[in-house]
Amino acid sequence: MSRLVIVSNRVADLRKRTQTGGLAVGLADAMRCRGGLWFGWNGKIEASPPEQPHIEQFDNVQMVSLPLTREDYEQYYLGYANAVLWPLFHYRLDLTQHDRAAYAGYRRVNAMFARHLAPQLREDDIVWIHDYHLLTLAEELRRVGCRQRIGFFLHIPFPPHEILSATSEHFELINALLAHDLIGFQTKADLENFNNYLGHHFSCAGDTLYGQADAFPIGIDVEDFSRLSQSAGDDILIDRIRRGILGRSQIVGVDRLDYSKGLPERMRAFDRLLELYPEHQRTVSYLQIAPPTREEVAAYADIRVELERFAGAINGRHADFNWTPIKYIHRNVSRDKLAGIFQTSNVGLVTPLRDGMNLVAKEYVAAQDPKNPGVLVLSRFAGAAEQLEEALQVNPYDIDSVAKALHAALIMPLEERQDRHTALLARIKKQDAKWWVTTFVERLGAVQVDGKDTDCLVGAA
Ligand code: GDG
Repeated sequence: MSRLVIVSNRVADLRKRTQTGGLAVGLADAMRCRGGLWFGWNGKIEASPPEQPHIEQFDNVQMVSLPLTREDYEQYYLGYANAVLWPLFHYRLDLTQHDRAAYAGYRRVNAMFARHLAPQLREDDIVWIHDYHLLTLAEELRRVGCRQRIGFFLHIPFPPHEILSATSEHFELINALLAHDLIGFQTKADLENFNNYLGHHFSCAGDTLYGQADAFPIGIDVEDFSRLSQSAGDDILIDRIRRGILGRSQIVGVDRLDYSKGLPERMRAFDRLLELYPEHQRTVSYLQIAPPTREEVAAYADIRVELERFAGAINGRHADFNWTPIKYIHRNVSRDKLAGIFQTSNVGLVTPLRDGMNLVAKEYVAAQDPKNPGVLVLSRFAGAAEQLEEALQVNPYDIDSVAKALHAALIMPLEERQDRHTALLARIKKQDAKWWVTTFVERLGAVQVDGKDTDCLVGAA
């Protein structure tokens, strides 16, 4: 079996199980189950560029990591990946901060990754690059002579070509992406956007390009998460939550504090629920866990202030001596506690404005007690909506309709909850973390590298 080499912006610490962020959670599961080499940034910032990467072995995984310089961090990570590509790919043209120096930094770090990764590679390795930070890495690897099979997976949405072309570098980026042998997206809708882009900007349509792009919806380790949620039952905190909400219902949301997650809209929908259905006053509370991320990017500081204002205003309006409508926790909670909290909550509220997949939706389903499951209220703009048809799907921009769905979830009869949960559980088990890794890696392994038709890769921006 060929060795699997995973490359992502950041390598996770496999000793801990506290990864926040879907990519780290998904890849840590994948690496644990298959073994191989994991290459990326170690999260450190140092004064000068690294001469050699740092190499460490954890069980069956070799971690090869590098620090970044302050300039690299500011231009590649903050400036381009997170202030241009992230908002752009989430349809937020209003938040993109175009900057040529940041783009130069992005290209420089991708090239630097390639220079340090190439000597680590064996001839028959399978290389799997992840996400929007590393769109141009495969092109750089090819430039320094790597002939291995190289695949790419985009964890975030692929936007329509009209949006993508709002950045001056779109053609260079997508052209570089085509250096891969296989390109994976979360959903069929993303794949369609990609093919449309190629149809508009290249001389032939994507599906005839080389037929090597497809949708591979990322999954979770369902059994592991469900086990976590059961063992959390003994936890004192979970027990307190349980007793605290006895006779009351709890709605839960868990998201990195990111503007793509629709958190202010969610708080407004909860506020509207209390207005439209006063019977939920004093009987329902909403727990939102939103650990900080990317705080050095201005848009993230803004959303934090906005949310605190919202939570305060809504609580001020409705709270009573023994009832706090919104509990807002702005820090990281351990994964086992999260699993227990999901299980004790009657409704999982997952309403991003745009999301590649959204693993929280799947984790919420995995954590439910099949005998008395809670209800998932899911944005139709999360990639997960393509699979999770039995969730109550909502338009997160339409505050009234989200409030109505919350009400429907809170009063849903047991039998309907069980039917929906059984169907959802079957879906997340069918395409779980193992399925995702195996399917992608097998497809990549089967690619006929030499026979690739590159005749029509000639495009015009
Ligand atoms: C990207 C894409 C795609 C969250 N808060 C805490 C915590 N988490 C964990 C969750 C979940 C993960 O982080 C978040 O994953 P998501 O998928 O919901 O979202 P992103 O971070 O935006 O991930 C996304 C994903 O990549 C995978 O491809 O699904 O669309 O945007 O596992 O449980 N974990 C802990 N404490 C927290 O406070 N321990």
